[in-house]
Amino acid sequence: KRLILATRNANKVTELRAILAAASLDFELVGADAYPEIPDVKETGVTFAENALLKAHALARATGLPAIADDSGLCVDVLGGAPGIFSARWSGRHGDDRANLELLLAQLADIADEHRGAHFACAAALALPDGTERVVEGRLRGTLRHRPAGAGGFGYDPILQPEGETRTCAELTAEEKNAISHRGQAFRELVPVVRELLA
Ligand code: ITT
Ligand code: NA
Repeated sequence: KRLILATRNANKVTELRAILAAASLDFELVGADAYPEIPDVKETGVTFAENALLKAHALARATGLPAIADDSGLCVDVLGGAPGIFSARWSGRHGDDRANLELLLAQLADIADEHRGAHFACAAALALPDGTERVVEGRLRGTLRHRPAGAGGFGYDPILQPEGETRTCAELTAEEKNAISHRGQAFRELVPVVRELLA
């Protein structure tokens, strides 16, 4: 039994493999890189859920296999939820984590600690070749540091300090991050749905 991971983000693939392995899902997880001929879908949705569904449906349709996708990002309170769905290309360079983080820190330079609330959001979608779809969401709430700290994780992890933590997400172990993260929550909730629909 095979399940396509409809993402080209290597950091997501690493986290998803660990999260889904812990759930002992009885599927072989095949990365989208196994299908280089399938073009990337345009993320034209206006929500994480819409974009996650677009990505899952595109791979499911093209491969004839069930597909799961992640759309995620950082939502900053004082920016009205931005970067949000634009998190991967906030600086204008898609996937340039360092440039995206530097730009965001510059935009927040004058914002005091008590106004630096933010959350990571993740929509986890499952699509079947027949068009069946499900989507669930997870969130991780925290505050944004003034300077990056830590070498783990990816994206905005070095600046988000989860509620109740003294460390940033990039200072947590992979296991610690997955246990509380938006992605961990969303995909653990998706697992029983996968089991039910693909039994
Ligand atoms: P795919 O569409 O192929 O999955 P992508 O990197 O373009 O890959 P998204 O559009 O969902 O994916 O963008 C996700 C961005 O949100 C990512 O580049 C990070 O900047 C940020 N992000 C998401 N999850 C994160 C996490 O766990 N820690 C830190 N930053 C995260
Ligand atoms: Na996106």
